Amino acid sequence: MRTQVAIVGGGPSGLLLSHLLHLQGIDSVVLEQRSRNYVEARIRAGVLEQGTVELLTEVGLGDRLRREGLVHDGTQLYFGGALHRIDFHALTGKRVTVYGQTEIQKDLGDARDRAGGAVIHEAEDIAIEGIEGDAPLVRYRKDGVDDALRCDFVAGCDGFHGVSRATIPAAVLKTYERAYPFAWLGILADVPPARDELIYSAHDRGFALASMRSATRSRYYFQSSVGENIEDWSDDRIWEELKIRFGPEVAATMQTGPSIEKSVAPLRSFVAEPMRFGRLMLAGDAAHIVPPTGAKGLNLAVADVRVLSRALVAWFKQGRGDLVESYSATCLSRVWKAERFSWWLTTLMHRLHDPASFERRIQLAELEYIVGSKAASTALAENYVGLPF
Ligand code: RFL
Ligand code: PHB
Repeated sequence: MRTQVAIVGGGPSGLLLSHLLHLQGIDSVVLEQRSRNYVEARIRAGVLEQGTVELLTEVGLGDRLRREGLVHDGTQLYFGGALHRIDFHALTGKRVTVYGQTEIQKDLGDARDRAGGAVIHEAEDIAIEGIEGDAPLVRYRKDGVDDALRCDFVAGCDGFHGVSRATIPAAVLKTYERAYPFAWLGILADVPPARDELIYSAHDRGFALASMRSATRSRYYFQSSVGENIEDWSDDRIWEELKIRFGPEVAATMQTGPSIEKSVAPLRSFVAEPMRFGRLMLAGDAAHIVPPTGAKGLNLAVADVRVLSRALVAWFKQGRGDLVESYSATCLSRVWKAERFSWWLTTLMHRLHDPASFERRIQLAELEYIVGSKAASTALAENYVGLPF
């Protein structure tokens, strides 16, 4: 089989890239190792930057997003026993939209179906060859039969645990990593959210986040230890802990109910450079990971894919290689700013030291400075709503 762009990974990065290329008449095949049901059921991101929403709308993926997405003008910070509002719209003129990654994944899958796009699920043992030449080959196995895809470019959209990043020679690839000494325990439940907006809590017992998926579905997280066993956390125990971390005022309006999903996720910052080697271009979590505190992961993936699709359009339609050449540097300049913000917000909001320590008092002083200073709250808001693409 032959295609112009072989896309490894059918998460949001891979499917969006395939959709954007299709709109420009460029042919691609997506190879995804999991089943469609599995990929569409994975519970992940929830907050979309304004630029992400605008891009999805421009490319015909905005209908359900506009109907069902919850537009938020601001967020709440809880610390020192009080709630403080950060008004994104007043500070930056921008808003964010709460719309689950599961829904984006379904919208993208439907769009690929409508266009007759080639998405091969349960493609096993993917191996990428020849990225230093001009006609790479991607080998894979489907239903026990070996097959291969010849192409002009390979897009590595296979997430942090994928195979494409490792195709870049070790002597070329440079990685930067920070692991955090805590995890997030998350719970999803069909109960109305405690408040209209997200609440980020920097409690003495540790961080907690009240998020949502709709007016009737809530998503909560709290800081837990890395080795935490989810079996040790009954729903009741989780709700008790959350109520403590959001304080009595929020606890009074928090509705609890049986979990639909609960899990523990580690937190990590990671960047791989360069994001292109020869004919292999990395995008999304394959190239970088952020801790979820700033809600940046999916948004960064969308920003990469936008830059990548433009580079490939210039290559195939105008015979220009300059945007392919500059792809890595263009993405990395935005990626590092999002890494900085996510790392900063993570260290600001989580319990890293004893509540009686000097460091904890510095955290609280910084939080007070943020909510009391227009300059400081604007810095938080403009990063949260998304830096320019
Ligand atoms: P994905 O979603 O990991 O998709 C990669 C796909 O590649 C497949 N794959 C392979 N396919 C073929 N061959 C192989 N060898 C393969 N290896 C892997 C995988 O099955 C998968 O389908 O990466 P992508 O597309 O780059 O998308 C990135 C986002 O999923 C990720 O950044 C976000 O979910 C991060 N994230 C958040 N981002 C936000 O912007 N806002 C948020 O509010 C937010 N909250 C979160 C998050 C991530 C979380 N977790 C669980 C990591 C909250 C959490 C808890
Ligand atoms: C989510 O709803 O899953 C979510 C929201 C905001 C974050 C992280 C996760 O910062």
